[in-house]
Amino acid sequence: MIKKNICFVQPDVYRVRYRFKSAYLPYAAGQLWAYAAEDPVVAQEYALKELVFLFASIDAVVARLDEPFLAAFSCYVWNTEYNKKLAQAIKEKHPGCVILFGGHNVPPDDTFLSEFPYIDYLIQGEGEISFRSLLLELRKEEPDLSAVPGLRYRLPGGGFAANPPRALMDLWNLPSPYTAGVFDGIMRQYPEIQWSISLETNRGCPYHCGYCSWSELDIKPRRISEERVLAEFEWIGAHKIEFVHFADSNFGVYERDEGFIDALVEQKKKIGYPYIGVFNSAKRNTERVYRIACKLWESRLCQTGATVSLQSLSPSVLKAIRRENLDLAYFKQLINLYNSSKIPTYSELILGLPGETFESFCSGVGTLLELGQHDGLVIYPCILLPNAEMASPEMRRRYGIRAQRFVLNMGGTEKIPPAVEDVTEYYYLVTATDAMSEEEMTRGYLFSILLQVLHMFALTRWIAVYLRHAYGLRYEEFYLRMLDFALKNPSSILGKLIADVANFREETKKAHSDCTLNLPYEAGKNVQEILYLFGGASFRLREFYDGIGGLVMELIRDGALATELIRYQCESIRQPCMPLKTLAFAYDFPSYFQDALQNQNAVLEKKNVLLRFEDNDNPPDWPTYGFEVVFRSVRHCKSLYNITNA
Ligand code: B12
Ligand code: SF4
Repeated sequence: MIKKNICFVQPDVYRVRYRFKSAYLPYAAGQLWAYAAEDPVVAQEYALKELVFLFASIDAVVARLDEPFLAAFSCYVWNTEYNKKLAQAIKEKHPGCVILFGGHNVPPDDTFLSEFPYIDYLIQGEGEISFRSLLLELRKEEPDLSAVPGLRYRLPGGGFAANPPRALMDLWNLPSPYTAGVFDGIMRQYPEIQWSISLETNRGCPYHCGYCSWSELDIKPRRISEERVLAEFEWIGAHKIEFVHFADSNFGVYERDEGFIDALVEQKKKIGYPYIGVFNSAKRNTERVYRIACKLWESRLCQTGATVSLQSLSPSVLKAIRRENLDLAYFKQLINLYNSSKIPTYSELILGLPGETFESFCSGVGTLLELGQHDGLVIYPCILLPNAEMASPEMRRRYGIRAQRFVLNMGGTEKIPPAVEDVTEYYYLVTATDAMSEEEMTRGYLFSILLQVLHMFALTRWIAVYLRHAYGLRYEEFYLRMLDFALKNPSSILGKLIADVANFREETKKAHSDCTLNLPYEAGKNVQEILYLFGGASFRLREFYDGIGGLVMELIRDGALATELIRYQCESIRQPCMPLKTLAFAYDFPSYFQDALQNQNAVLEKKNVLLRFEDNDNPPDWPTYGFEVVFRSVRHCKSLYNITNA
């Protein structure tokens, strides 16, 4: 029997990772096919002929398709424009080919059907049951589309139909695309690729954060059998998979999760794979989550440390986005606990949430630092995701949410082959709300970039901590002054870098912006703003401190101390070809900062100290520095020398 050919498209970029270049296996596509193909009729009548997992020339993909019966597209924020172009080209060349769109980035209405005539069907939300059911209908002479749960399609007389959504499926016995061999073909075809994979042990999220499109699709968490998860671990070992991204929203929430980590740690010890894992840990920070974080850190399975999530510190914002945070006293205890176990932590905040004012945002950031989070803070601009509650007309009206389209930065990644097509991917960022004007949002964005770099990457961390403890200057006030200084002094290094970042933001609002931020080494092309600012400053360290020296001298009344503090701050930042240096200072800075960071009453003692600045992993050149120090500092600061008494 001649089978009907299916082409599944879920493209992504090549990513630069710790020690390799990698690409994700198209998990959603593989999962949908593995489930569909469990049905004997589907297996008998259809063949998965083509799996597009990297951005590739549209002409080349169309040319290699062999009588496609159906082309299915998995849409995420990073590939939807490409998918549209490819779908249109397939329809032109093969008008009979059925075009199906699904995935997170398909809006929850008819828009894609009304705007893009080449799309035949939409399946929104969890796809397995609907996809299988559609294949079973389409094989019939007269398919009954109304029998396919959750399908949207065109009606013969015009207009659109939307079938009622299906019930959430039981996932316990969901077949694994990995162990079912769905990816064997492409893995054989591309032996040079180091693979990254997504892996689920459960699906869904009990929370309902307004900005997230994840929980909107399926709320009730459902577990997948231990048998499947453990078999996938074995598969990872056997196929030497370097990087595993756990797609669970709350890893550690189930008792069995700790057992999974034990098994994975054991496997890594024995065969070295996976090399790295990424986890979204459970929001309730229980002892289990702490134990899991310790195991991940000690085994070096997860090098980013533990997440202690917040998103906003304003109670009214949290209410608007239906998010419940940890109690702040408990947050502080947790940070201290992780610090005492020498496990780095990082927290995330979002700029642009409903009800957040410029003042509440900045003071939230300051409070986080007061509570002891000095090492890892990632501030995201708020993305308006098509299926998130925040994108609903009702919520947009209620909070006056305004958004603009920005070019999506594929930071630190490559399209293969480079720039094959003129396709730009976009996302919508919140640019104003009733609580924060557009001007304030831009200022908040610059403030967050500057703070992440100067404090978290430690370029001015010691200066800020000193000013906080000796003069009571709150962290956010110091960094707001730094921002004003940078904006008023565009010829200083900081001023120039901030101006470039501000210009970049404006440029990426344009329909086809080819504006990139470049660092002067290969790996750093098209970097994120924080890496650009940190790289730019740390590559010209002395000039950077000369530039901000005047402001610091204005704030610290004792000129000699200020000079010494700036020198200490500058010497603390790792530099290439400098594995060891011994320097004398007139103040005991290390003891002072150790106390100050633990929020103890710190007193800066004036005494001569001889200090050893040591870097056991010292980069031999700037390109290595760019990768090992600049890139790898994103979630966990790697910029400081280890400083001890000589
Ligand atoms: C792993 C992951 C990544 C990986 C990339 C993964 C990859 N290339 O495959 C990395 C870390 C690179 C990443 C990055 C980002 N991500 Co991400 N990521 C995820 C994560 C955790 C898992 C994805 C996954 O495999 N899920 C498991 C599969 C089975 O589920 P699924 O994707 O939902 O697919 C089901 C349905 O959607 C549907 N379906 C999917 N495709 C299709 C196709 C058809 C035809 C049909 C019928 C059905 C269908 O059926 C599937 C099975 O039920 C999700 C959250 C999540 N748990 O889904 C976020 C998620 C996909 N990411 C998201 C975002 C926003 C980002 C970033 C923009 C974040 C940021 N602020 O930088 C960046 C983008 C960076 C860039 N420039 O490229 C959003 C996407 C929203 C959107 N509209 O696309 C998600 C949903 C998280 C969220 N908070 O809302 N991410
Ligand atoms: S942000 Fe995290 S906790 Fe909130 S709904 Fe999304 S997945 Fe769940």
